[in-house]
Amino acid sequence: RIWGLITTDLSLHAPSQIAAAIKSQASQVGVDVSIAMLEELNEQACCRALDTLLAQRVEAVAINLPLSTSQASALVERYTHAPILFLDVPASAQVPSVTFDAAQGAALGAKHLLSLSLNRIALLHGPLSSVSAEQRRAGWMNTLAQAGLQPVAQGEGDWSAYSGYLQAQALLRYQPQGILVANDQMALGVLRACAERGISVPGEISVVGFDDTADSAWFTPPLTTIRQDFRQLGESCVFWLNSVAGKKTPASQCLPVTLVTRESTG
Ligand code: IPT
Repeated sequence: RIWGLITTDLSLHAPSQIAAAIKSQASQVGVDVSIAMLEELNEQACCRALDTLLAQRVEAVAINLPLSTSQASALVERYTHAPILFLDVPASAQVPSVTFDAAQGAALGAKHLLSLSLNRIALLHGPLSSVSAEQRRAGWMNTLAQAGLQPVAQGEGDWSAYSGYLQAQALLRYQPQGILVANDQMALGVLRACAERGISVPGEISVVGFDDTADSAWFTPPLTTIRQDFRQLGESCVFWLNSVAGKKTPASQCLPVTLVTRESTG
């Protein structure tokens, strides 16, 4: 038996850990997973990947690409014969999905900084063309607004550590007391920028990431972050893919996330 996974750039830590989780959970139920990676995130490329996987007779396909509700719906309508599970769509989308609760995660991070009495807060977004980056942005803005605050500065990276490093150089000019970062890799770049300037983390600036990828506990200092449990995501995916193969369609799931407090905030 074989399932397909269409994924965004696997050189990014979160998608690679998600792919690893799905692969290993699938192998436990005796299913192989054929992986297609897209360098360019457009609908044509996604359809080409789906066609290639379906030609390999996969039973079902999971798609970890940031897709809008309408893009995901269009795929479901076009591929009626192939069960598709989406991993990076808005939780409100009327398509089968297993996602993480981005609004909850953003609120947890922002409330954590507010609980430390920090009010000069900067935001470092992921690429805002990505649905999850946009949901994290909205969640941060809502939580800050509820506390009567606006960010002192905002930047947009591309999820990579290097982009985090470059964006941090601009954000640090606004002397934030805390930075909410849309993923751990960009937070790594922020920590480097702070270290180069002799800015103490968390003494002068608290930094919060998002993902809790396997390396984040080993950053200097160890990163406070929002934990998305990739193994749990893998389990939920495998449960769904296995059920559709048995002609049942389980409900979509929005998995809760948790705050992991380490030494980059305080
Ligand atoms: C999301 C990660 O949080 C982020 O770090 C980045 O790797 C992004 O994926 C790439 O698309 S996780 C996704 C399932 C919302």
